[in-house]
Amino acid sequence: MSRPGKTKFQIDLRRHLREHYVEENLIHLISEIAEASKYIIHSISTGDLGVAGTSNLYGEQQLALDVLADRILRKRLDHSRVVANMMSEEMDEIIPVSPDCGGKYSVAFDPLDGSSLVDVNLAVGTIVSIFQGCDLLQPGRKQVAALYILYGPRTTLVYSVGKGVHEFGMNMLREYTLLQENITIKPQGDLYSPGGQRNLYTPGVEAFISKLEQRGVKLRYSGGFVPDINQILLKGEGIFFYPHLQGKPEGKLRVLFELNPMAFLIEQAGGAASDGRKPILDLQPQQIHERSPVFIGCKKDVALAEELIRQLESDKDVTAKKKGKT
Ligand code: AFP
Repeated sequence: MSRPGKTKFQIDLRRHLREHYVEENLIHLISEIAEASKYIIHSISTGDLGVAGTSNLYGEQQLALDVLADRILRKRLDHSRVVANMMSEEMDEIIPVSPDCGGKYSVAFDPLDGSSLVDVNLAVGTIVSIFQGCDLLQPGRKQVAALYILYGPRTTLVYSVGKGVHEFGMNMLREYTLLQENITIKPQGDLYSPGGQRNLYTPGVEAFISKLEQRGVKLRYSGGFVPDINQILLKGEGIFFYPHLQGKPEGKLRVLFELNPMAFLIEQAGGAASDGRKPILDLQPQQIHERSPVFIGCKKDVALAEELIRQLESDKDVTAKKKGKT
């Protein structure tokens, strides 16, 4: 896009959204989320690293930062006047904000993904998935926008409204200005991020990782979904997987809060995201805290994982495992 007299660093988030003819309420919503991130950054750098004394629906101990980041985002969304329903990974139920769905959006978010990494000073992030109207239990392909904010050595925001993937950096004035737009990833890459315990990998996944290692692919795994996905996007290559494991057929990552938004972004960048058999974005979630195995990144590498799982693990087995029948 030509912008006479402007360098890209002078293009702020709101202007970029306007240039892409994004609907005004959605511009306001994404801008409010970006604004909330400034307070989350502050809480990370100054907040208490301790536990909050509460646990979430998964029975995971909530860190004070989880609860704080969740509260910051919920308050912003609550007062935005453009949200119908919202759902946080840290909460048990969907939070209704407005009964009137017209012209409004529903938001699923992970306020501080990887929060357990903060006390070892590794990068963490906020992940957001946005649907039009009231319904959050839709296939991810229905999302109208997805974004994440990465709190690393630099604070960056990556978003898509279905018109490419674009990266912004927070400048000295704490504004997000354009760093790069229309990010794409190659069909095959030289990086892999293998999640989960390898001794619990199933035959198809074991064969997949062996193929990658025979190809000399480099291992890059931080333990944070946001920095690991950000690396694939910005290096333009790689595959992240947190697969179904023996005894854990659903894997670990949550469909609504982590997988749908990241799958939307990666597909927009020309990559793919699968549960090992079909696209993540085609999953019809049955409940808000649903988990799924995930293989996400370069298209050819995702296809290779699917092929090996198909060959070595019959659909019956995988389905049975997912339904916990084995
Ligand atoms: P937390 O948010 O509980 O720290 O988990 C982070 C995460 O969901 C995701 O960000 C990582 O990719 C994944 O867990 C790492 O899981 P392992 O620690 O089992 O590798």
